[in-house]
Amino acid sequence: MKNVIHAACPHDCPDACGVLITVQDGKASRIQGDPAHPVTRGFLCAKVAKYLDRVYSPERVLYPMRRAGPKGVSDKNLRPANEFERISWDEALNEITARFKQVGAEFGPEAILPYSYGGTLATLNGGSMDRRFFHRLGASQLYRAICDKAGDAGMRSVTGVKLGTEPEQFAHSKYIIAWAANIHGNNVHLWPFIEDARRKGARLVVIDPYRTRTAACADWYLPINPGTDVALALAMIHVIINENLYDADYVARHTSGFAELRKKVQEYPPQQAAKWTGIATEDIVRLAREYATVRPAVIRLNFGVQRSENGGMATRAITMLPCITGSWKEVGGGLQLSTSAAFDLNSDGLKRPDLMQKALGREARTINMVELGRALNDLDDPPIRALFVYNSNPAAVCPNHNEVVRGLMRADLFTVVHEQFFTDTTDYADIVLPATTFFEHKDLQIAYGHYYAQISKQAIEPLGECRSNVELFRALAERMGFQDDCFHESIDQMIDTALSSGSSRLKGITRERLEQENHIRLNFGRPGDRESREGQFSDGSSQFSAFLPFAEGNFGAADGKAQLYSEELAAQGLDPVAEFKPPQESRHSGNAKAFPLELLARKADNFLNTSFCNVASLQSLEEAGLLEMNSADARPRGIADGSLVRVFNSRGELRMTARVDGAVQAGVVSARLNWAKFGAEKKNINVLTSEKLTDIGNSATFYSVLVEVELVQPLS
Ligand SMILES: Nc1nc2c(c(=O)[nH]1)N[C@H]1C(S)=C(S)[C@@H](COP(=O)(O)OP(=O)(O)OC[C@H]3O[C@@H](n4cnc5c(=O)[nH]c(N)nc54)[C@H](O)[C@@H]3O)O[C@H]1N2
Ligand SMILES: Nc1nc2c(c(=O)[nH]1)N[C@H]1C(S)=C(S)[C@@H](COP(=O)(O)OP(=O)(O)OC[C@H]3O[C@@H](n4cnc5c(=O)[nH]c(N)nc54)[C@H](O)[C@@H]3O)O[C@H]1N2
Ligand code: SF4
Ligand SMILES: [Mo]
Repeated sequence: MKNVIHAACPHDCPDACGVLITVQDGKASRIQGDPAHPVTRGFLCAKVAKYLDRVYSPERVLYPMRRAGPKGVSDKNLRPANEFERISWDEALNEITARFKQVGAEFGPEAILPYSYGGTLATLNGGSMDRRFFHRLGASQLYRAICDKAGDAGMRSVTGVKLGTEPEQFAHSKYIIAWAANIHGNNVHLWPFIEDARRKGARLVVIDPYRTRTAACADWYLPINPGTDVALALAMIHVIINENLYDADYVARHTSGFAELRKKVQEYPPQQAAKWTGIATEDIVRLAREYATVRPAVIRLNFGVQRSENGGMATRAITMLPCITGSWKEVGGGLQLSTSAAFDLNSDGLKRPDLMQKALGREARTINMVELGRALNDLDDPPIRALFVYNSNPAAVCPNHNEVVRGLMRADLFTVVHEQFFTDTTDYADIVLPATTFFEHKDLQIAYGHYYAQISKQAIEPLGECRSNVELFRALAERMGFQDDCFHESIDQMIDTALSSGSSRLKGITRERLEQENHIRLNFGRPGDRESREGQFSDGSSQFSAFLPFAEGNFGAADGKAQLYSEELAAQGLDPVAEFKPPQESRHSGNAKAFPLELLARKADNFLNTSFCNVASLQSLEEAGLLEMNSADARPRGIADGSLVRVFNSRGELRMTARVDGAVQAGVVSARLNWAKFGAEKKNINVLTSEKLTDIGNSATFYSVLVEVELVQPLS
């Protein structure tokens, strides 16, 4: 029997590809992109094209395991037969619930901390039964700020709601700015739309301190000093306002605070911004003029800028650009940061925060996931005594790795990890539980790079004794004796719950329809809908129904206007318009004396954060342990291409191999995220990153890091 099943890639990637899985006699034999998906159009990235290797890897966790050896990294840790002993699900569930009850009785349930992030972004397995369980338990809440909270808050401070240009419209742009957006590496399904636009004469500009593959393909590449985008955006606005290139009608009708903005940007003439950004004055002026006059112009603002100390303000300043040029009105204009907020699912119905009242009579305390090291080592009243990790690999992805590991090594910490593989984090687990892949469970998939909801059907039976996140937390709830009905909802009922928010965008989008049609575009672009436009594309090519969220204003604030001046920011002690504050860890601060180089601790193009780091065929595409440097920094330190170097700051140190090839400009070094246990000293780049939080949104600052580099003298 041969079957082709529709699924959706749930990995933490904006594209959320439509996927077809061929199943023969119960075994998956082929994976391909779904050619019917209007955005992802039938191709997959290199990581997921090889997904059968992942699903059927001999290194999968297939059974519940209990620690039998000491915690910590060992050499046999990819299939650690000796460190763990196999136990039954019954034993595992009994042990976990017994320990949770014990911790709860002694310290209160807030001594238990769930820790999850982007292992799967699918709706149910990303966050539903797990949240119900931890809310009902009264466990500490996790503030999930490791990725997008600075940008989220920065954009919302202007637009009120986080909506953006749909990827299909990029094909109709004439000027595309990839701003901190590694499109080839991290968002590859946008690329064909950009190629379409370029065939029709559009230009692509890339603003990134690292010469990405996207930068190498650009018409114009502007290397920028890390963490200085606020200054660039304000200088562009300076030119656009002072040269009268803004859309006075749009500004008058749909923005508030323009007078204050006009005044503020006088402090940011291009000559001044040039000193901070490293971009020449005339280039800043040209960029501003072209952006304002070559229409339609669109910005793909990706997440790179928000990982700086001033990342919230940077996102805010960049978001103002289409608000003053009025480019939100145009098909192929506007800006895209993330599309996920448009989906309007019934989040409370899925997560049931009300259950905290039942457990505690109040809301539980909240812990920022970025500060895991500090929370494990320093938190009191109550301390964290049990940690439950799923959908995440904190022993690799968290900043200040040495502190995280110190916390995970605590003898009095009980750690459970639900995983597909023996990752850096399972090295510190007391109990490891086997997790299904998306081939093995059903889910509802939304996206953060397009506007289609999808069904992801179950293709094969779970391998070994794997359980999905939903089924794991359902079983734990039962074992804890929780009687609430929500723990008995079936998968289909939960999908129905997710879609039941009553939002007009979801109207008519049902599970039954998704099962028939596989993907459905959110409801906009209907006649009479004020968020949309219908008609002929400017090149006359075809009919369109484009989503233009802010064409008629319609911003989220009470007055419906874009907030170029924000009382809320003023209340937080920040500049109510915008202000460039150089990161404390940057060349513009006193700290650069001891540690003069700015480190970009970037993601790898062929892994997904640290998912896929263990796939051999992908490892061969990523050279591990490289520190990329500019020759201007390498030469005076006696470092050549291939030298062994020591990279260090006050938080840690790492030995790496220097690569001197011009990918970074002077003053910047760059390295990629990988599993710590694959590193020379079983450490990864996060030994150097800090727990410092962003200006707005309290997010992580992976790209505001100062280091020094020295040659490790070869033994003679
Ligand atoms: N292949 C692959 N795809 C991925 C991921 C992956 O690990 N690998 N991760 C996924 C995840 S979790 C996310 S959040 C998205 C993120 O996708 P992106 O938004 O693309 O995020 P980053 O790769 O963090 O940063 C983008 C670019 O910003 C640049 N950058 C760093 N600092 C600055 C700065 O100060 N100014 C400017 N202008 N640019 C800067 C970086 O060099 C990088 O090239 O990608 C997802 N897709
Ligand atoms: N230095 C540096 N650090 C970074 C970043 C960076 O750019 N530089 N990026 C940051 C960003 S943007 C992000 S989003 C975070 C990402 O941090 P994480 O979300 O922790 O990402 P991953 O490392 O991919 O780990 C996800 C884990 O979930 C597991 N998993 C997958 N599916 C399932 C499932 O269905 N159930 C369970 N139980 N487990 C599953 C995978 O096997 C994988 O080990 O990393 C952050 N860390
Ligand atoms: S990781 Fe991204 S590009 Fe690759 S298949 Fe999944 S959604 Fe598509
Ligand atoms: Mo992320």
